[in-house]
Order: sequence, then structure tokens, then C-alpha cells
Amino acid sequence: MEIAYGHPKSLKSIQTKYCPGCGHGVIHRIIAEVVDEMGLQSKTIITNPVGCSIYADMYFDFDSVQPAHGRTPAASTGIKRMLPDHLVICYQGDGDLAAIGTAEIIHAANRAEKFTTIFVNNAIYGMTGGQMAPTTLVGQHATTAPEGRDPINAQMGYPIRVCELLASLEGTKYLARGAVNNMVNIRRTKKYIRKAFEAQMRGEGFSLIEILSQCPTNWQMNPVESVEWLEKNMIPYYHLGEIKDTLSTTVAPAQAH
Ligand SMILES: Cc1ncc(C[n+]2csc(CCOP(=O)(O)OP(=O)(O)O)c2C)c(N)n1
Repeated sequence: MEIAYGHPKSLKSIQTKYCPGCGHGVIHRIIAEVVDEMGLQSKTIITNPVGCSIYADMYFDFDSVQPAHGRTPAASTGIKRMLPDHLVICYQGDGDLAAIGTAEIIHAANRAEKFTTIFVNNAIYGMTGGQMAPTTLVGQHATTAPEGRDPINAQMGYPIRVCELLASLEGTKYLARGAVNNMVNIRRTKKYIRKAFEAQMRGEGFSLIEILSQCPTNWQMNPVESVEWLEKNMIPYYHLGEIKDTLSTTVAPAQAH
């Protein structure tokens, strides 16, 4: 009961600016719960991005740095290298990570930097009012794709599957994709986050958890419709699960009989 209804210490008790139905608030909460469960509040630093979660530093009750748009992996690199015993969280939207910051994340992952990226994929630019993101689905409407994303006639490109793209890099240790559309997926996503944070604290890197998240305002739906839309359209394209797991196992090998 206390876990379900209590408030994580790592999250301040103030109302967020997020729209009704937005996934950022739930994602903040599960991150804060994991930080509390691991007893890391005083050792956690988040680099929070330009995007809707620009105010995340007002909500998390641990240290933060706000880099320029897309540059969170570079900032996280510097922080983690200087403070290797700290938990460094690189929080990014899909515009931040997969558009303006593409080079940053690819090279940080390829260098096997030992921080964890939380990649919030809501298939659109939220903060600036619904422009097409690299993750926008084919046919999905955006202010910059009023007829829907069209990779063939309008050469708008195809939606990028970031986990699968990064999986080919030797430097990536753990890549998983979750969602915040229902309790089962929220709990599963929290497990992925915990696994990545534990690996980071053992000194293993690079880890990234992609989280499919609702953006009812810019998808022009109500919160319930946005959850249904995510289930029907995003999950079939962005498959959920652990995409790559090359972490050193802590489980003893099975006995031979
Ligand atoms: C250098 C720079 N270029 C462009 C912008 C404008 N800008 C602010 S937020 C944003 C997109 C954010 O989208 P995303 O990363 O998907 O996060 P969301 O808001 O959806 O959570 C853009 C293009 C900026 N602030 N700085």
C-alpha cells in the first residue's frame, strides 16, 4: 500500500506542468521509485533535455544539469567520467535523441559510456506543438506532415527504431523497450530501468531504455484514445521487450546433472 500510494522521496511533491494523459509524469515516477529502492537519491544526477521534460529538474529531488537540445549524452559522458560512482541518467525525447542529437547518442553508445539513457518515444515533437519526429509513424499526422508521414512520395523517411539501430554497436550492453500504456507495461518498464541502473552501478555500460509514451495533446486525442492509439499503432511497429542484453550475468550457471 505504501509503495502504491506513497510518494517517492526522489520526486518532489508538486504538480507538474504535463498535459493530462502525458507519459512523462509516470516515467518520472518509476525512475524515482527505482532510485529510492536502490538508496541512490544523494548519488543520482539527471541530465534533463530540451523538450516537454525541460522542467524535470523541478520535479526530481536529486541533482540535475540541463544541456542544450540533443546534447544530454555529451553532458552525461562528462559527468559519469568525473563521478563514476554516481548514477547518471540521460533523459531524452525522440526529437532530442533521434533528430538534433543523433550523432551524440550514437557516439556515446559506441564509446560504451557507462550511463543510462531513458528515451521517451512519443512519436512527435511535443513541446513545440506537434512537428514530425524521426519516430513519427508512416501515415501519422503532424503539423509538418499534414497529410501524414509519407516516406515514398514525399520522401519523409521511415520511423527510426532506435534500439535496433543501436543494437549493432559493440559498445551497447543493454537495450530494452517498454511502454506506459497500462500497469503491466509500466511495471515491466520499471524492471528494465532497475536492471539498467544496477548494471550501471556495477560499472557496466552503455544502457538505454526506450519508453513508448502518450502525447494526447499533439496527437489531438483525449487520454483514453491516446492509450488505444499507442497500443494499436506504436506497439506493432516498436516491439516491446529486451532488444539486447549482454550484461554480465549475476545468476550462477545451472549445475550439470
Ligand atoms: C538548438 C535548438 N533547436 C530547436 C529547439 C526547439 N525545440 C524545443 S523542444 C523541441 C522538440 C522536442 O521534442 P522531443 O525531444 O520529442 O520531446 P517532447 O517535447 O516530445 O517530450 C524543439 C525542436 C531548441 N530549443 N533548441
